Amino acid sequence: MRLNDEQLQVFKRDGYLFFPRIFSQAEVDLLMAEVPKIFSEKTPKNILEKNGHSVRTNFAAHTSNKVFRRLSRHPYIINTARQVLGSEVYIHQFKINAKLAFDGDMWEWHQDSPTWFMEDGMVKDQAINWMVFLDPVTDFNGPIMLIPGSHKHRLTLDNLDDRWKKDEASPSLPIWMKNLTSHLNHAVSNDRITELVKQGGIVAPKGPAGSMLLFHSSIVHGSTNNMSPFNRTSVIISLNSVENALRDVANPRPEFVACRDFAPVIPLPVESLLVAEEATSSRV
Ligand code: 6CS
Ligand code: FE
Repeated sequence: MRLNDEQLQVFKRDGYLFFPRIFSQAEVDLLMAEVPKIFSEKTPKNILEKNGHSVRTNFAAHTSNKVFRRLSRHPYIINTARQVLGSEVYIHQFKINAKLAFDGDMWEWHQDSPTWFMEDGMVKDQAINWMVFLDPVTDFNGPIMLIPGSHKHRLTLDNLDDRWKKDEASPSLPIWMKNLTSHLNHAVSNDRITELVKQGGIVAPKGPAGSMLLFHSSIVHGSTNNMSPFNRTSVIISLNSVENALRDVANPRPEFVACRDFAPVIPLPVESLLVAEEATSSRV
């Protein structure tokens, strides 16, 4: 998988690209087979929904789980990120978003980049996300919604919902967790969303498990809660340019939320998901 010039242009214009049915069902099954044990671990890497028991997001599975590690180094992910960012890349953040049937809560409208600038010390807007659907995404299970073209707006703090200033949304949580719940520190205000949607509309890419969505770290996105009986598990791998390494910040978030190992990722061969790394490493 290589992005052609037209796709690169469309990404520049719209801030996202959608590719239905890229990974095979066998590859999806292999990844999904790992998810129950990852979600059952008692670890701060599992952020829970408000109900206190369903997993909302798991962080950094690629550092502890061999199959997700192989996904994180898949050439479709790494080589395309290199193309878009024009440099070597490293993984800034790796998450499995559960969006469970009935229990999966909303994500308010937000851009990822303000969080990474303000909380993690990222400097430039040189990061992207690859989302891999591990369940089918339909009209019913809370598809991610994006506002095309909104990545061109560097929303200032004035345009952001001001709850982050008051620290009122979720006072009992540790500060690093506050942008991981359904009440974000850096949500975008309704007025700003109205303006952006007037210009760009809203898209909600839907497709079978194995589909891939590339989106810019500044595109405004969000999703409703999942009141359907269908899970909507997905992986979101955030890749940053090695030339855009994080600066030191006063209270850095945990390494599993914002990675500070800026070594370039070397991609594995294309069959790497189905074939264990040890068997392919001689061919890298
Ligand atoms: O806090 C973070 O880094 C994550 N939270 C949000 C709402 N967006 C970016 C990122 O995935
Ligand atoms: Fe996000």
